[in-house]
Amino acid sequence: MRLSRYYLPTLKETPKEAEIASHRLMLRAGMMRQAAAGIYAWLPLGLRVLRKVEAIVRDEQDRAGCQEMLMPTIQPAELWQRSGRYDAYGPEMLRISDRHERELLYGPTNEDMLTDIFANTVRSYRDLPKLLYHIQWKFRDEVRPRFGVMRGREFLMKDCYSFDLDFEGAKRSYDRMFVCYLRTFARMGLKAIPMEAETGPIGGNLSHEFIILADTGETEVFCDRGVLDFDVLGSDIDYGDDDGIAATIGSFTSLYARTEDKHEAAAFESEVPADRRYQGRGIEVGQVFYFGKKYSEPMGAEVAGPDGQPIAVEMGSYGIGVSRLVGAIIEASHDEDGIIWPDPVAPFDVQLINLRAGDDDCDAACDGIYARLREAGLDVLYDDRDERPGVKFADADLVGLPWRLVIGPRGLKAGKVELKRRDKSIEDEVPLDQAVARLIETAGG
Ligand code: 5CA
Repeated sequence: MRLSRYYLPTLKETPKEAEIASHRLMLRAGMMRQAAAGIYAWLPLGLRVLRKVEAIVRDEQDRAGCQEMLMPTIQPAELWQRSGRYDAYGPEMLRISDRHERELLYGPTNEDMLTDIFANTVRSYRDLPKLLYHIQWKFRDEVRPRFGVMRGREFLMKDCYSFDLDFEGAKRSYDRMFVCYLRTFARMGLKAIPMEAETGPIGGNLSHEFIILADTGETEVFCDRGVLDFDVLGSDIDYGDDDGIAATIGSFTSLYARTEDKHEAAAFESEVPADRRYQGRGIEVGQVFYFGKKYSEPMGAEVAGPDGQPIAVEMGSYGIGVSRLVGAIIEASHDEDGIIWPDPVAPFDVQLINLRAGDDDCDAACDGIYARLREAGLDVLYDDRDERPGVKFADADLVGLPWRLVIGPRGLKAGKVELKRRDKSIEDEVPLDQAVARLIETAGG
């Protein structure tokens, strides 16, 4: 993409309303704009990241045996009246009515709807287990929407629902999702720590939140520092091996790790040696729940068991904050100059900077490299604008692509270009061909 044509409205000034780095940087880097409190329009650069995050989430859900579907954003109130939580859900629910004065709502979550669909379609225990998910916009009329996409009112969520015949099956589904979450976040370059958590309005009696440690997080957490050293992607996961998965969960949950609602000072002190106690703040990027028959019983989601007797199914639900993750990744990876995208979620792979747009040699060299990199499958943001180098460097730092290739008249005469990593781990002057080969090899992957 040529920057001269790209819609990238960057800001030099820091917007006043933005209190934390991710909110500031998403506005300044032209990723999004606010439409109303807690409601955002995603601009092209932001949407690229959102889609990458979504693709990783989808890939790991599919790998774990979940099947994708798509439920609507608008739901009939009647479903929630039948499950019994229409009144209990409170003012966070956006309640609306249509022209026939039928009561509707903008879905904050989908347990009720999917339980109803399931009740009308699945008859036999032989059809179990099932894991179904969708990635859809939700609305929660939060009292205090803030921190940009971190606590929005409209936000993109991946929500998955499991249906099993008995508790053992439900626990297997829960464990499978637990492992799937560890892999999902690790693939985005994040260390997400599972912590015992309260179930809130979703209900049930077993739940974990997946937390990224960050001072700006809204959740207070207490844990054994040992949990920070778990290597998730290092352990090979075979979803066909229930015992192996249960063992992985066993090791991940063996150390104390709880959110403030579940925290008990006495247990913390007796279970965790003083030098290993960690108390801090974190961002909740996902939460898993087991809630048994809470929805299946009132909504009649039953299957015929082996002897023909009706059995209400055992359920769980599993959420990931897809749009929140974009903010969380930035919180975890930025410096004073801008964003530092982890490679797997970066909106483009390479920023190609032409230091003297309009100079025949520079233009020819840059155009040639741009074509070669794109042919190799790399996403390139090509700064071909007629701007001062200082402006180009500042924008490149702000937007934060993993690789930067700088081409100027002086270097070109010596046959050299500058190749840099945004995280500063590499800053080299190299021959042009070598730079291209290196990019194709490392970033093309
Ligand atoms: N039905 C269950 C699981 S599918 C559920 O709704 N869980 S939840 O309430 O924990 O939400 C799932 C995830 O959505 C959270 O872990 C969080 O990452 C994200 N989320 C929740 N509220 C917001 C919000 N206001 N803004 C952005 N993301 C949010």
